[in-house]
Order: sequence, then C-alpha cells, then structure tokens
Amino acid sequence: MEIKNAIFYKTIMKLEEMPKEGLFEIALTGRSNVGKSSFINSICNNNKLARTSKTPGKTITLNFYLINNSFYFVDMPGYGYASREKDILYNFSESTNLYVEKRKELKGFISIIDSRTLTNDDKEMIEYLKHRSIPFIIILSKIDKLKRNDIRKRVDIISKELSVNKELIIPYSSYTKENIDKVLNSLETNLLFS
Ligand SMILES: Nc1nc2c(ncn2[C@@H]2O[C@H](COP(=O)(O)OP(=O)(O)OP(=O)(O)O)[C@@H](O)[C@H]2O)c(=O)[nH]1
Ligand SMILES: [Mg+2]
Repeated sequence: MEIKNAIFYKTIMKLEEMPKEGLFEIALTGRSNVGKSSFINSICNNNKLARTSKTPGKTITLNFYLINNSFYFVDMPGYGYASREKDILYNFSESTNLYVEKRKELKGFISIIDSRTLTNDDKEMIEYLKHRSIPFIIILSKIDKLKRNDIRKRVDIISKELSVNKELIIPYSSYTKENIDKVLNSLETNLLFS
C-alpha cells in the first residue's frame, strides 16, 4: 500500500468524542520515547504531523490521524514511564484503557519496541494482545543505532523471547526509512485486510 494522504483528525480525551463514521483504527503502542509518534510521521512522510520529543511522556492523549481517507492511526501515550512499578495496564490513562477494551473499530496494534532493548513492559503488552486475540505487528525501532549484523540477531532474539513469528517483526528506522516497504505491506496484510 501507499500512504497518499495523512491528516491530523483530532485529540480525544473521552470515549464520547471518538469518530462515529465506523472507519477502522490501528493503534500505536510502545514504551514512552520508543518512537511511536516519529513512526507515524515517518511512514506518512510528514514530520509535522505528530509531536515528538526527546523527553518521554510527550503524547498524553489519544490522537487520531486520518490516513488515505479510509482508516485512522491512533497515537497513544507510551507505557513504562509514568508509574513504572505498576502493572502496565494501570499505566494507561482511563480513557486509553477503555479505548483498548471497548472500541469496536480498533482493528489491531502496531507495537513499537526499541530494537536495542526489550523490557518487561513490552513483554506484558504482547502477552496482553495475544491473550485478547488482538491482531498486531511489531516494529523494532531505531535500527539506525545498530550495526548491520546485529539487526537480524535482534529480530531472532526478540522473536524467541516473545514467541512471535519473525514475519510479524519488522526492523525499522524512522530516520532512514529502511524497510518502509515491508512495514507498509505488513500493515496492509496483517492488520488492515486480515
Ligand atoms: N535514532 C533514532 N531516533 C529516533 C527514531 N525514531 C524516534 N527517535 C527519537 O526518539 C525520541 C522519541 O520519539 P517520539 O516519536 O516522540 O517517541 P514516542 O514513542 O511517541 O514517545 P511518547 O509520546 O513520549 O510516548 C525523539 O528524540 C526521536 O527523535 C529512529 O528511528 N532513530
Ligand atoms: Mg508520542
């Protein structure tokens, strides 16, 4: 697929404010600062679309982006930052929590994991998605920080640790856009038309 058109739709604080047209939604999840907002900007070719920051905790609401006039990306607050000791699910704000639990339009997740470090929060998130049978793909972010040879090794290790098929794990860099074709194909086949 190709992303021809991406616009900021709205920021949502309560479930009542969600779009009512019934379009599919693909949510972005991952640790704070892992590069969720940068990922959206990168694959949509617009660095002004989503706000990014060096400081974790930048995205604090659900932000909807309308893609190709046909589905939404939903940028979510990151986990693992605000209250590290607590269970990952309690790290979500109430509206995020309700969104994941109740939203029928939510078709699946793009789970972003730092290619260099897999955390317990990441593991819990993937367990949660599996447990609820929610479709997901995994993007290993920031591969521009890894040596060539290490990229494939990290995919192997993370695939084993999470018990997730390698086909669902795509190494990516929002800076260099390496593997963007694979990302878009996987989004299409595993999430949008699954
Ligand atoms: N080297 C490198 N840095 C990246 C990449 N993607 C994002 N970053 C940097 O990582 C930092 C966090 O990026 P964000 O996109 O704001 O991360 P986020 O996951 O949306 O963070 P929260 O909204 O706080 O949960 C920023 O300084 C980005 O420039 C990447 O592919 N490579
Ligand atoms: Mg963000």
